[in-house]
Amino acid sequence: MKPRYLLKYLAAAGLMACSVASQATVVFSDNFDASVAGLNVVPTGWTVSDGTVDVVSGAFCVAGQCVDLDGSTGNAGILSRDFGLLGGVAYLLSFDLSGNKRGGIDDVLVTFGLSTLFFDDLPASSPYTGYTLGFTPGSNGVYSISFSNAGGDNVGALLDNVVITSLDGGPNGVPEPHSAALAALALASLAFARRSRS
Ligand SMILES: [Ca+2]
Ligand SMILES: [Ca+2]
Ligand SMILES: [Ca+2]
Repeated sequence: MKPRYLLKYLAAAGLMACSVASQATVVFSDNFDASVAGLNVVPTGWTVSDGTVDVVSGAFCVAGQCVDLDGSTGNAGILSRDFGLLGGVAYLLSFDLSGNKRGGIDDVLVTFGLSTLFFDDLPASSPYTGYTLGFTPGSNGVYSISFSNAGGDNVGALLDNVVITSLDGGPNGVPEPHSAALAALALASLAFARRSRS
C-alpha cells in the first residue's frame, strides 16, 4: 500500500477508535479465577505491597476464586494495580466485598485515583455486596486502584469481581485503543513525511 493510502486508512481507523461515543464500557475486569490459588500469593497482574494476601476459593468467593485481603504472614497487604486513564473521563470502579466469614471485624480502605472508600468495622457476617467508587482524572496519566485491609490477624475481608467501566462523558473511555491509534497515526505521519521528503 502506498504511504498516502496507508495514512488515510490509519487516519480513518484512528478516528473510528477515537470518536465513537461511548456508553458505559468495561475497561478492566478480574474475577481472580485465572490466578494461582494459595496462601501469600500475588494475584496475576496485581501488585501486593507492605504484607500479603491469599487467593482462596469455594464458599469464600462469589464464584471460583477470590482474594482474602489479609494473607498468612500476620501483616495484611495492599493489593493494587495501575491503569492509564484519560483526563475528563468518568470512570467507575465496582467490586464485591464480603466480611471474612470467620469471625471478627475488618477495616478496609479502597482507593481509586484520588477517590477513597473506607469500610469501618466490616463484620464477618457482612455478605458479599457490590460497591462502587467513581473517579474522573483531571488529566491523562497513570492512576491506581488499591485495597488495603488494616491489621494482620490472617483473616481478612474477601474481594471478588473487580471491574472498571468508563462512563459516558468523554471523547472515548477506552484508553488503550485510543492511544494505540494515536501512536499508529504518529508513526504513519512520520513515515509519510520521510517518504515525501526523499
Ligand atoms: Ca471469583
Ligand atoms: Ca488469610
Ligand atoms: Ca482481620
